[in-house]
Amino acid sequence: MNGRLFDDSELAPGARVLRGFALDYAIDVDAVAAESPFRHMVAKNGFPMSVAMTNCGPLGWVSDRTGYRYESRDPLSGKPWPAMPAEFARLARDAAASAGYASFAPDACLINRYEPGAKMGLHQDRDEHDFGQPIVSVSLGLPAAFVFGGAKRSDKTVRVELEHDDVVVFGGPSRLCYHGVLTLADGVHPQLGRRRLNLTFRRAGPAVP
Ligand code: MD6
Ligand code: FE
Repeated sequence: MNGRLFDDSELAPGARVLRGFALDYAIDVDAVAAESPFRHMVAKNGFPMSVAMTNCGPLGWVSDRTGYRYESRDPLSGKPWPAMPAEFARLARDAAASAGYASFAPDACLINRYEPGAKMGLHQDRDEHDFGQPIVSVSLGLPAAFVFGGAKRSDKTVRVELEHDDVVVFGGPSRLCYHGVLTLADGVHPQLGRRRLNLTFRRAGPAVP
């Protein structure tokens, strides 16, 4: 035991860090990556991102020179994204419920892979249909510094270390807050090696009737 388990903390109104919440869930990203491999997507500025990405579930987040959007097919293969494993969806739903968001049913899971030196600049997640739905973010592997700000890019940020099995849920008043990840420091994680994985679960499309 690491003494941090279920030491919940509120980052901002509507945003919670659930320490160690993913511990009891079997999250196997390799099975997804075997079907839709990690790739460095090109950002709107034309440069490849330092974070490699893949997706599972009915919708996947994609980026290219024309912008950011959700697609039902992997542009590399033309085939649908791999199915979202039931255990992934269960973790996302349970974490959302524990943070006060009942019946979260994600239709997209973006998987980010950071190697030492990779980072993610301050951004808002605003490509989803309904900002009334939260985002559930699961961190695995090497620790990273997550920065969380306000509704404006220039708002002051708070910094929180996210470690293996930590889950962040953010929605409600913080759904459109700027956030990012500082440059990943080198290290070796006992289970995952020299990398950090982050899974973000979203309700990207309209709710099914
Ligand atoms: C990351 N996370 O932790 C990047 N977005 O690697 C995100 O960009 C993110 O953690 C929306 C909601 C939660 C997140
Ligand atoms: Fe984000």
